[in-house]
Amino acid sequence: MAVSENLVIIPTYNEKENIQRIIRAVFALRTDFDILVIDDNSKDGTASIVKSLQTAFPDQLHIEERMGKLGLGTAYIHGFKWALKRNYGYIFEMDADFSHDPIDLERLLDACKNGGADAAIGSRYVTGVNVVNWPMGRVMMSYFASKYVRIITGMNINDTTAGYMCYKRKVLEAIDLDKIKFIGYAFQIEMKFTSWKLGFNVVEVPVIFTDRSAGESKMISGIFSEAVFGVIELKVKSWFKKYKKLQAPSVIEENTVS
Ligand SMILES: Nc1nc2c(ncn2[C@@H]2O[C@H](COP(=O)(O)OP(=O)(O)OP(=O)(O)O)[C@@H](O)[C@H]2O)c(=O)[nH]1
Ligand SMILES: [Mg+2]
Repeated sequence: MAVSENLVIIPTYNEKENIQRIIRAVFALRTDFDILVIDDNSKDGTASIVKSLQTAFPDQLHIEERMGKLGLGTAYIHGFKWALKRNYGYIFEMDADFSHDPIDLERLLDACKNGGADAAIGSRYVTGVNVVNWPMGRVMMSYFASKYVRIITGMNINDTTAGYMCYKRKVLEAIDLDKIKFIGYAFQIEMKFTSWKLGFNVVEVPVIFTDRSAGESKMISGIFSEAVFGVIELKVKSWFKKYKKLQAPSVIEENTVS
């Protein structure tokens, strides 16, 4: 059973320092959100922490456990499919490490629900650079990476690699999720690019992004080259591809939430 029509997907890999606090922070918001944690067999007991919290938040806190670290992109695809089988109208991506302030979930929701957006990006670069505690090198890298993606793809989006998102159900229904191939930062670019190519209104909501204060980074360097070359690949392929919205499957029978 779902409590809310809003689902926050939180991918985790070794987030024992953060997971309980982030879950409680989401459930403390004025707006109701359900949570789906996608845990990739964390060795530090992240999944057990989630499961022990489930009794406190029945029907509102869900977990999917995968066999191993399969990457952020496939974790989200798994979560999107899970959400679409159920009755969720607004589906969010959020990190576990408090880089994304849960309070902004309400602003992303508002942009989609009342502001005419089909997808809303929690964006670091709408009003300058809103990143706290990152070393200057990383800020520059991320900022210029976003500019680079913008130039190559032609998308009018400042923060193309952002991982804080709200998608309306119809956007995820229209995308052929099995064709999304990237897994790291390029996954975020590919999702935004595909949504934009399909004609959806993708807007940016300014947020402040804070570097993780607890737990370890999981991003590996291969993720960067995937993004650098992946963007060119996305663009070149788009010249030969017809972007067509998938028909939403009939959800009448699927609406029975388990
Ligand atoms: N399920 C799953 N989650 C992952 C995987 N890799 C990263 N995550 C989670 O995805 C979110 C973002 O990863 P981070 O390690 O914070 O990546 P980042 O924000 O670029 O880097 P730092 O904040 O500097 O560590 C966190 O909640 C991670 O636990 C993965 O392979 N599988
Ligand atoms: Mg992080």
